[in-house]
Amino acid sequence: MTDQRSSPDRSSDVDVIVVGAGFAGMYMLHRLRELGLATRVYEAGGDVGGTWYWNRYPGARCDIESLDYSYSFSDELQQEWDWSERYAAQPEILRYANHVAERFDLRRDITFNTRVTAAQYDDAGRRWVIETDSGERVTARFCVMALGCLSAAQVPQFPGRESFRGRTYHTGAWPHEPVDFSGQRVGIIGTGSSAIQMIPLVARQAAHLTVFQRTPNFSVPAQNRPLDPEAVRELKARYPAYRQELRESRSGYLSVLTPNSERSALEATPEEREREYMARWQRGGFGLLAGFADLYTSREANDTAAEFVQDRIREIVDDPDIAEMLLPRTYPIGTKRLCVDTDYYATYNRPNVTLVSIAQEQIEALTPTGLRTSAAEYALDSIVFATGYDAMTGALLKIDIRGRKGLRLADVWADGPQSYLGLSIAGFPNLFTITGPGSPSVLSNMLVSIEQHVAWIAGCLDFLHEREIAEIEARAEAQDAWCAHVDKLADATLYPHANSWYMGANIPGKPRGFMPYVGGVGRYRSRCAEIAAAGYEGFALSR
Ligand code: N01
Repeated sequence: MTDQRSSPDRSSDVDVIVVGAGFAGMYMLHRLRELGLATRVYEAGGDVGGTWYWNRYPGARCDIESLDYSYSFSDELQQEWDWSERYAAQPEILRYANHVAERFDLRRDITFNTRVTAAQYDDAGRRWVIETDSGERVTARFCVMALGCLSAAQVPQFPGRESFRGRTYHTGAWPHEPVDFSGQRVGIIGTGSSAIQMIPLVARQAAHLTVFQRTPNFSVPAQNRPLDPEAVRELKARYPAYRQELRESRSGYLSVLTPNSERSALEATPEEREREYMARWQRGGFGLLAGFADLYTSREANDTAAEFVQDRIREIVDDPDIAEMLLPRTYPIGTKRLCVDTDYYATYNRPNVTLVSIAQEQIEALTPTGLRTSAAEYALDSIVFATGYDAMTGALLKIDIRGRKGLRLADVWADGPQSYLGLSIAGFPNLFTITGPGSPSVLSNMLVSIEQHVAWIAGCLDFLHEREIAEIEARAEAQDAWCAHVDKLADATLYPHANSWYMGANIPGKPRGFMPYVGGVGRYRSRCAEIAAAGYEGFALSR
């Protein structure tokens, strides 16, 4: 395609601003270029990769299989790239992001080390005015937020934080230089996916590791291994058809060997259930919760899977008291993001690892020499905050986004996020959010959801251009209906029963509500396609 659609008024004016150069922003840039639209991408990090640029903590690794967690838009790309392991580690995924950036010459349109601080819609000029922390001011007809769902780090404000004389880290802002914990007393706060991945590795290196656990988590073994070249060849031979299956599936990944079951867990005998769960446990990964059809909808069915994992924890952990502390009991399995690990529970058998329940003894303060709970003082040289993210909305709300007539997104979302399809927000014309709240996003293989959103947005901008439409904006009634639909589907599941980040429950003061769309990527994709085919039903279009 040519540049003829690009009509910037001044050098600082472009057709589209994209915020974020993770997998979403990178592919968006590629598609916008194909449309001939002048595009500028702003990225807070020093290079591409998004979450994989920031999360360099030991053990960081994908929990979706590598062959699924990669772009499908270019057959050449998917054929030429070789993954080494079933679940790729962060350095390999970052190498892949770099490869994509080079292959498609993306970096020349990306401004790195620059954070977008404000985005305001100019009603009269029908342009977004974007400001950055380096003082740039740029205008664009369209703005695409490709910020990632888990990019706004959450660091609890424990008293005395500044007084601690050792080093502190957050898993999502890990230093680029190697961190050596040898000989150190290390404390890790949190037991979510990030902590569960790093705990076994830190335990092997540190003199002593103390894990501060507020809520025990369910974790299943990854059973990670090098990929078998023959299996890869076989899959690559049918990659396009396989990718299509992923797009039409429920979660965007197929857990290759573990077909989803249509059967209720309660119809199976205890022996059948045990066999099914054990086979899936041994295969590793999320497949465990695809064993029966009703694990996310019936508490009784769910309990059978929860009990299976609790039994494995009791089996793996030598000390029965520590095993008891590790047993998740307060929420259905899967309703907080299931963790996928390598040697997590077995790490508690090491003599240099201590587990502290901060549900029982609350953290009172950080001190110059460590951390004090209501029951004891812990001397520490380094403290890792594996305390998660202000998920799905946090990164958007960090930017001062203002739509029509100065309408603030922070005000519109004061009681929780409102969005049409997770793609567009009433009152904010020509603004798109990739994998925003109300879309499958974090419940799916993010690469599948990102590609679908990017393609939908590109198709939409092409449509607008062809018909000389200047503005597109979600209608409030369509948005309300979509939000009600998202809530209704979530309420039919067990998800709202957990204090999860899906619910906003991990952030003090955040409105409680289930944010992602639980209906599945295939169903969601069809609905988005129908809406586009109907001339962008639910959107107001103006010339
Ligand atoms: O964060 P989390 P994460 N005092 O929110 C605890 C993806 N991911 O970075 O459960 C004490 O899950 C908190 O306790 P509680 C994946 O989607 C994927 O680990 O709220 N503790 C919890 O234990 C994942 O779900 C991979 O009671 C506090 C922990 O900190 C998401 O990212 C790898 C606290 C936070 O767990 C987030 O994972 C890593 C406080 N004030 C991440 N505040 C893959 O495998 C929080 N906690 C691909």
